[in-house]
Amino acid sequence: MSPTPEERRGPTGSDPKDQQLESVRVNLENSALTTQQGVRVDHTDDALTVGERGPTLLEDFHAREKITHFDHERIPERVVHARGAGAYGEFRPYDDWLAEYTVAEFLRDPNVTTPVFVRFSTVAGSRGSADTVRDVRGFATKFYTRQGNYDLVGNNMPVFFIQDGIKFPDFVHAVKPEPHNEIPQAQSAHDTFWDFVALQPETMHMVMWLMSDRALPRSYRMMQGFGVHTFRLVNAEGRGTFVKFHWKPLLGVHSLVWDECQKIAGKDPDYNRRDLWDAIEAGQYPEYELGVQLVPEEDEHSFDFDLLDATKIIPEEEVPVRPVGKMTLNRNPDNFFAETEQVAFHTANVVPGIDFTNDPLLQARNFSYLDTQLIRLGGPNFAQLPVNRPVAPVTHNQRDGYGQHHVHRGRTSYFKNSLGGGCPAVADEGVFRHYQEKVEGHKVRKRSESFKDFYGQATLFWNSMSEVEQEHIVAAFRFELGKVEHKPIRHAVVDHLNNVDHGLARRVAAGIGVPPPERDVRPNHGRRSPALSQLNTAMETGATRKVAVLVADGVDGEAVRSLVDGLRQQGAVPELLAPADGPVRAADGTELTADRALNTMASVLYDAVVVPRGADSVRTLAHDGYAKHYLTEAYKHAKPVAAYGDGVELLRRAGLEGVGAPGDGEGVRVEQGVVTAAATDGTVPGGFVDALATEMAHHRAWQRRTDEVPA
Ligand code: HDE
Repeated sequence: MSPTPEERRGPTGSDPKDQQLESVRVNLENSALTTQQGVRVDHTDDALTVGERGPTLLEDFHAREKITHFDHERIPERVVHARGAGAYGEFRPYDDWLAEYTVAEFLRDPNVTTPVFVRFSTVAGSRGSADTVRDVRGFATKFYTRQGNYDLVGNNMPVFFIQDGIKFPDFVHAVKPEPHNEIPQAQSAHDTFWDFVALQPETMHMVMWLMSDRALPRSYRMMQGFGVHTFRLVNAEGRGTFVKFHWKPLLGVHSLVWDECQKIAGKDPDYNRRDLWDAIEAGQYPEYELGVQLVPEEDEHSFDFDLLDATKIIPEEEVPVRPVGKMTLNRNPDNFFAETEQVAFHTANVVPGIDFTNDPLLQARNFSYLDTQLIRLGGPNFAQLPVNRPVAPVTHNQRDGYGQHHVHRGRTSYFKNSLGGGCPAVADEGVFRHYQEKVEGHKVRKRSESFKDFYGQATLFWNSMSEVEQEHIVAAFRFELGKVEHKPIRHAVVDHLNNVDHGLARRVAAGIGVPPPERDVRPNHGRRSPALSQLNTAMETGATRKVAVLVADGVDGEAVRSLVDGLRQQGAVPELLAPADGPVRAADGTELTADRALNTMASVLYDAVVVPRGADSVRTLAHDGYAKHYLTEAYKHAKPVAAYGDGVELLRRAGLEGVGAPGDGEGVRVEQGVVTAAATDGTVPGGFVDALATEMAHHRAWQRRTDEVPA
């Protein structure tokens, strides 16, 4: 028996944050129903009335309390990043090399394990919107360090749409549903967004990322994270070093395809949330490596862009990402509202050893996050909410306010005092000391000239994509701009794209009824950064991939069992799908249990589809439209499709032309992500499972031409 999530987690309180949370957890086992005042209640289904059919009485304090509390259950959703999913975990540095650059203990001491809470999110949609929309993903991490909370509030893309935070309300108003009719939900494919883009060309680099596969993550577990801004590390001597933070998922970076995203949005709007939750419950803990790019202060001006400009990356080939440590997410929250909804991130939550730069976007964020929590969480005491509470001691003279949970004792709440023994006292050691940057200048409202190359890195991104990634980008622009009703906006965006790459502009124009630009106004600089292509990220594992195994009565029981065992050994997650839920009678008379009925799921919810052998089973499935659709749709989305023995017949019956079983002595055949094996006996050959796992590790067979396959 595999361990339950509780058993796997070990005794509660194994890390200091978990221990702290234990004191506020409420278990309802063996409990009696009470009011908020602790008075026991024997009846909660009918209000107190005068006679059975008479009016309800005001004195029914239980009914009033119950309804009043319900009326106040909602808090304002986040103005951006409203929809999210969270998880607890831990972070630990590999060694102490970063000690030369920072005093932040959690980054430089390999003996210190720091509890974390991470919240992933989409940006534009409201709380109830679908996960698989084209959007940026938030990747916010709260480190509960022994020196206080540090929040790294990043995204899954390394740049941003705008350079100065004062533009943020404009940008968000443009991308959110349009104000007159609140349409469309969680989409950038509408006029106001593209109007903003057309008039604000600093967006172009980020727009390239948004139109790329990065905007469609297969899983939060397979997504990079970036701090975006240039921050500053500060060491024991007070020396500063510029730093960019990176999270790299150990499963590689993988994306869905757009047609799949749109379908998942209906089939399972919680697709990314569920994936995160299920993986953690199954003990398949998501892992990410934290890396840093370091730039000595004296090199501040040695790039062809400004380090303070958040629309620019530092190419990894110029400044390598050096690994610092690993984060593992290993515990789901107990309560979505209490933890994931109430978590309050703030870019200004820094600890000694980490400081800011003058990036104008970051400076605005340092104001906005505290401000937004005040309205969202209803007052100044939100840091006392369990998920936000530091594990470091919190002792200050801030008092009162809504929702004050602490009972401060004594007479003094001011500094300096003698009546309270001078406490809390300012310390000398372990304190946050602001980096003493020298700044001088006139007060101006002006964008720096060094921020004004809007296209160079958009071109770099485009050049760095593989052919298939470029195709996806072109298709995304055509889809999005094709939804723009006001035609001059389409023209204007194509004009900007012509500054990124002439060929790109022409390809996009051809799909949206805009005359392709004739002149190449800004010849492509030809530079590339291979690290930007997802296809170059680690992909050695098919672990955690979900596999649909199509079965019906008469399937070869031994073949199914050995297939399932083989896939599990590879770390994959096979599920048996049958025309109906319940038992499936195998050809050998044994019984298998279907995990789900075919019609309750869909191929888009799996990473691969497999058909085991079994003449009767194949015959039944060949008359089942759902079963055949699993195969054609998975094929369309370039997913691994596999069949064993006469299972191959079902592929043909589904119309996958040209798919054949291996010839004599060929064993296993792999062709464009289609894995087939001849039937020798019941047991599935090891090579078949290995080949399928390899195809899953490659994620998709991008070389497969699927244009003509119906969607
Ligand atoms: Fe945010 N952002 N942001 N943002 N952001 C918020 O804070 C804001 C920006 C990011 O899971 C809000 O608590 C301004 C960049 C994440 O709870 C708000 C500007 C990046 C999350 C806010 C930016 C982000 C937020 C809304 C421009 C990537 C979700 C609710 C100056 C580096 C955190 C909240 C979570 C949330 C403001 C730009 C990431 C309103 C003003 C750049 C991951 O404070």
